[in-house]
Amino acid sequence: MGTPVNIIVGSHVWIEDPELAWIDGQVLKITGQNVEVQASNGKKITANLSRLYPKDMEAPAGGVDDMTKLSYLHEPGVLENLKIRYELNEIYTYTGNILIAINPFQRLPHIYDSHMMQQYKGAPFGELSPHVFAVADVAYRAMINEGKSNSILVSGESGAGKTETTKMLMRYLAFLGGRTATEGRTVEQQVLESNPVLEAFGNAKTVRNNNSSRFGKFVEIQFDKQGRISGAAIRTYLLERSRVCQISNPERNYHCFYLLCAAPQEEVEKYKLGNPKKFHYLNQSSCYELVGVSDAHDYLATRRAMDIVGINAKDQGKEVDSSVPKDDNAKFHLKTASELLMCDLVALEDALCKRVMITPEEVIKRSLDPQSALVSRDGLAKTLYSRLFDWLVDKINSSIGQDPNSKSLIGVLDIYGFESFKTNSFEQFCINFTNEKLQQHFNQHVFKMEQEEYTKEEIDWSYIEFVDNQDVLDLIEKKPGGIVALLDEACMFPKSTHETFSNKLYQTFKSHKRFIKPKLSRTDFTIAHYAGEVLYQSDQFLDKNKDYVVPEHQDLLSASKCSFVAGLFPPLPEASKSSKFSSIGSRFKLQLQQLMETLNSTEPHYIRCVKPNNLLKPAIFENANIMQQLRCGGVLEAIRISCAGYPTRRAFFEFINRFGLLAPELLEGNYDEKTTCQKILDKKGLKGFQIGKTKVFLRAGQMAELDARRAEVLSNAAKTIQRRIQTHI
Ligand code: AOV
Ligand code: MG
Repeated sequence: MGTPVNIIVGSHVWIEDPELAWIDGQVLKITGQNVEVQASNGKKITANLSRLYPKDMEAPAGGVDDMTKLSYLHEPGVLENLKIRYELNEIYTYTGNILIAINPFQRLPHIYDSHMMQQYKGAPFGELSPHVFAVADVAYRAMINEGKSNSILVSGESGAGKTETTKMLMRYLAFLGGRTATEGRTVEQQVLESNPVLEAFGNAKTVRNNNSSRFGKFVEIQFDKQGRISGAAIRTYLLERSRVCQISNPERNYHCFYLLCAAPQEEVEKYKLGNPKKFHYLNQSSCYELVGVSDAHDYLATRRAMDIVGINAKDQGKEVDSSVPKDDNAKFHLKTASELLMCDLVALEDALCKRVMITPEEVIKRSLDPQSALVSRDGLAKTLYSRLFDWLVDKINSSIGQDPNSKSLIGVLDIYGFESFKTNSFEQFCINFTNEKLQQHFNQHVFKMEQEEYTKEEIDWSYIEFVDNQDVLDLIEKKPGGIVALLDEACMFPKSTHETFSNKLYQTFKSHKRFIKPKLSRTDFTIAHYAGEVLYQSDQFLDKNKDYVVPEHQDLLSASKCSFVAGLFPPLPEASKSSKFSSIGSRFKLQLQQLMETLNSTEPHYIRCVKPNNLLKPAIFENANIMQQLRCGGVLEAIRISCAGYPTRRAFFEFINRFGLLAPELLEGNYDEKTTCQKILDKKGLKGFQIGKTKVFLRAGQMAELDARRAEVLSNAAKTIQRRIQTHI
């Protein structure tokens, strides 16, 4: 981001700090490349000159609402600006067209009320304070005026506020494109009410977020010629299946289970529910309740939302709780399950405990050992649940309806951000793959925007290189030979283990720059993602990649007397029965491809959500943590791209106001602003800047250089005045 120039003894600078990421201070001493700084927390720190950044002593006290207005665009400046604003409860800040949203972890008064929506309606972008409504408004106007589809991509780590942001966007779009006072359910109401339904079935409490979405979501809102909402399509990605059977303290299973247990008494009896502590799938964690949430209330609210989105009472009733409680009372529970699933008791027992083996000579029924039977039971529950979730999404889509005549749409993407945990498995692999894809899209877009600005101002700018992540994408998705393809190969080959799979990876990517084999492991592998290195544990990759329904389960449930359950398991065509394996990774890759195609046909808008702390508490701003998220979200990359060109832009008059004193002789009488700017810069010997049609474009660091000259002039003037006063005395 530009090497610091003009750092002298006494300069105010930013210096790296292991705890705070950046700390400000004043230069005490410079010896060669070594600089000693008196930091503002009292510490004396020594660093290399190239690691220092100048601090803008004239930055406005309340920060700036757009980072591109910062005189010095660099990491510490960006961080400081966000911090100042966050302390003032200004949670939104632009970086050009990108909106950065820092989770307030408290309800801020009035910022989303209808009066606010009214204000943002039609207001030119940038005129009012940064806001999600402003982004939605731009997208809507662009769609109306240009007849082009738009999309709003919301990203950020777990708990950063993506889902809340998405809901605000949808509310605002419903406000703009809603019909006034019609009777009954309107499309926009249905679109909005799809949120609580999907949250009940797809969200859960995790350590990172009490209402964590365990699936990705792309909502496509369709508009008619008059700009009114005329339909919608919801696409979901990769629901976390393992949560259905396995949870750990202090997390919870999907909300819907607890809601069901809190249903009115008669329903609890009818569906053989009861205290959640009774259920094995729920009592693995000791967390049952959420602070500030009433499951009984939410149960009714979810039922109401289901009414609105068009899931009728009959289907709501057929909701099946697939938890199978512990063994002590096995027969009883088996009976309960068979009654709820409306399938044959003996067939259920067989499907859970036995496998059919077909040998050339005969068909054998073999009993499973207890461990395998447990795996079988969990498999059944997971399949049932994920089919139920897909059914819900389909149902909502068909009930809201698609508008075949819709010419333009606004897509809203709420998808998991980059993840790097202590242990990372197939889920993290898919999630990070998604983020690589989106990052590439983002970079290309930011780059294009920069170029457009330059073209508008008619200045030359040659293509400046930026780090492309195509090589990581190739590593993952290339066909043949990428990791997804190799994983599929391993899954199809019966003798594969995670060891053989890992070995294959090691051999294939021996010299790949983005692939690393850790020294101390024989099965882990590391990918150098754009946001940092992630170490993956390969042991469950093969299992998790297989979307495989045990034929016994399939047959059992498709024979259920409950049409709802049977409907979730339509009989398979004979051909697909034999090919037992369908790849989750490849399917996901295809889904992503389709998503990217959709996004590429739209004008994108980006919102980067930031989680200010891991305590989920208001008013705590953790510097290093936030810095890391800005890095992962590409905000720093966007700034870097901008710095590679001409990061500082100043309108001619602004530039002269600030730097006119460097060449006061030029300002006498009438002068042309444009040539004056040019002359000031020439006089100071600056090179590489550009003069546009209305603005001066400076290279990184040049603003600081000019400021240093200005400070000299000012201090000389002060000294002269002082001398005069002294001589006078
Ligand atoms: P996420 O969608 O980004 O996480 P959420 O949108 O669920 O995160 O936000 C987490 C929590 O932060 C919410 O439940 C709110 O309590 C709070 N919050 C977020 N945004 C706001 C806001 N604008 N105003 C007030 N509170 C807010 V995850 O789904 O876990 O990735 O998978
Ligand atoms: Mg979410």
